[in-house]
Amino acid sequence: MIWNEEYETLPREALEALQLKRLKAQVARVHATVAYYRKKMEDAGVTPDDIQTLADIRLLPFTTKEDLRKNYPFGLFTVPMEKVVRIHASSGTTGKPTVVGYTKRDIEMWAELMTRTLSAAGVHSGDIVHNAYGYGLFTGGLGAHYGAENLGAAVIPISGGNTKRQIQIMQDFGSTVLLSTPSYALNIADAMADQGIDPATLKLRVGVFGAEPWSEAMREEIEQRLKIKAIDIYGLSEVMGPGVAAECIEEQKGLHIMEDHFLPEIVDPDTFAPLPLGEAGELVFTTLTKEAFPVIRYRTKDISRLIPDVCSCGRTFYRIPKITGRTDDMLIIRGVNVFPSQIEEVIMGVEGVEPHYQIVVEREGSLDKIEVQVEVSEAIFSDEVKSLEKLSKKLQTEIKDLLGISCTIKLVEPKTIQRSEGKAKRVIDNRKI
Ligand code: DLL
Repeated sequence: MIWNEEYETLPREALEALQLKRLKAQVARVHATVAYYRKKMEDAGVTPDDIQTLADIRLLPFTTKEDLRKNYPFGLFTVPMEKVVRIHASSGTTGKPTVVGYTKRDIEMWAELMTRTLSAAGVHSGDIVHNAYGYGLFTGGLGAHYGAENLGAAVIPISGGNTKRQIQIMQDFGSTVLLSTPSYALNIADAMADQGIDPATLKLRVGVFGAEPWSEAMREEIEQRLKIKAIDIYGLSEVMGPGVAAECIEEQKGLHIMEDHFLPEIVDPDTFAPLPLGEAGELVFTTLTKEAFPVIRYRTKDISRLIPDVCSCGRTFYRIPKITGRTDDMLIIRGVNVFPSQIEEVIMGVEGVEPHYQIVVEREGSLDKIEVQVEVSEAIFSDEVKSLEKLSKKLQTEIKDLLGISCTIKLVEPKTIQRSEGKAKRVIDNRKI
């Protein structure tokens, strides 16, 4: 069902007029309230008055994770803290996370967009929504929660983990909708198989999955094994959280971008020049209505393209195909964003290891496993086994503390990790997603 017929089916001309009006107001507000943005605009020789058409957005400078990091934690908020009612955060390229804030109206807008998203997936009031996205600083749990409540569905705020209990609750409460990362959905399917539970005996009808890349093959597997329809949703915390773009159950061919709130662009990942409509490149978003934390031309590093044809479901918003690649080296391990540079930072801070390492990612069953191979110094290597074990434990604990993910450590002899002749190959990703 189309939740907001008025906006989701706007003819392109009216949509663009609305976008332009909102863009002008947003740029003027950001310019007036944040010195950092004002300076960037001045350096680029552009003022809010220069924005007369949607294409003029190209005059504005980009925003990146680096800008967020430089202004950690609240430097890019455009409202005083009295107006902020929620704070979320996600991984940055170094130790510091990127922090985002929301006003009351932002939360309402987000709930509306997540409601549209769930509605597009065929979720309705009367549904029992099993929300296994993580609750916490991650935007997945609470973002989806507010949308499901706004839709009038009954939410089970189960969050991630404790799979056995998840299945028990699904059986006992009669969950009809599963919200989780696609890899966790497969994990649940594995656990059901282990316990001899036939998913057909459950009431699950549809799953709304996102927060990490997943292929059509993985969709098929989830659909077959859990006996549900699997719908893709996309989002990122810097822009809002889940609900930036959503697939419709009618077509399942691309995700509709909530274009009345986010203006998408596709740029060349090397030159950052705008690409013609339909060509693949880096996805860039400008928020049009956000109050506490608007972003201007935020470079997502996700590779995509815009599909301009009007979908048979009736929604007029441009679509993006499933996102399968990024322009940087960010890994998503069990739903957690991980930059190799964060692991490097830990390694650099531990005595006895060399700055030569490699990260190997595997998918065993449906679980992502990561192994960090690190060279140790000659002195440590010839030392007793006990000190090697201690070192390995230390690395493991520090990585877990920083990133919240468990990994195995393999300490290797000095000079065994292949030296690069150009860019070091830090990551070997053997997952077949
Ligand atoms: O993952 C928000 C979210 C929560 C989306 C729940 C969907 C469901 P971040 O932690 O900031 O936010 O990570 C954002 O995750 O730039 C993509 O690289 C990746 N990503 C998110 N959704 C998808 C998807 C949340 N459906 C980063 N397909 C993004 C592929 C996705 N990648």
